[in-house]
Amino acid sequence: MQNEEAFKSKMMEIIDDDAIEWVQQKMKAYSNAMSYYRCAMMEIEAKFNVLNEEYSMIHERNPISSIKTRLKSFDSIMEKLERKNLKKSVDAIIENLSDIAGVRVVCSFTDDVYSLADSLLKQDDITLIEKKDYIKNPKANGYRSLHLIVEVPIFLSDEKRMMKVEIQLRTIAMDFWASLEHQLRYKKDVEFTEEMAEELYECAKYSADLDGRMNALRKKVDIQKND
Ligand code: 0O2
Repeated sequence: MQNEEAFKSKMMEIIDDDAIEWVQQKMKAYSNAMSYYRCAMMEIEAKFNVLNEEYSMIHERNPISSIKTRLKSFDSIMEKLERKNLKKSVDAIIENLSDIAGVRVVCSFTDDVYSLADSLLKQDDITLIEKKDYIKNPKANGYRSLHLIVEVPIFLSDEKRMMKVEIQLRTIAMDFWASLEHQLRYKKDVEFTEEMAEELYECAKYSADLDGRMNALRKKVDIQKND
């Protein structure tokens, strides 16, 4: 009996240590992966800053109004894995989710969105994985943006890793609409009615019209400048 108790307590110690080590290993692997995604975001952000600087040298204006980066939260990652019926593991995250690292580039004009995207995609270390053009084909609710999933290398002390980054390029007007739509739609305890959705869609049309007019105006100004 005494031997049995001693055996049990020894087993508990071993299981506890193993369990702790297992959890620590998983946590380390997760935090390493997040660090790699952070590095990839920095690479992409730097590339856009360089393009912005070069553009302002040539055209005397900045095509980028702001750049925001975000790492998907642990809870959002877990929710997405569950929704997609995927295993909750670091490997599953890396293999299946492409929006862990997100870079949002807010541009002045619609043409800037496309020229910045083209310039980035021409770079020989960038691989385009997926492109969704919600500007040419807006979502049913009116959402507009150009979404790119790219792979970018990060250079570590003794290895190179290819990391996926989701890039959202949009104008100030598209960003204004998307930010407010997000705030309105996800208000707690408020039913988002059909009428509200229609109103938001109308606002999206106004914002698209505004972008079109501002873009046309910029072209006229550029023509005058080059005369
Ligand atoms: P967060 O916190 O902004 O990252 P998938 O990613 O494959 O599950 P989907 O719909 O194929 O989903 O991806 P898609 O269409 O490329 O859109 C992903 C992201 O675009 C969203 O991320 C939003 O940031 C943005 N987005 C897409 N549609 C809308 C919209 O109707 N309104 C607004 N405000 N933003 C939108 P997350 O993961 O939702 O959130």
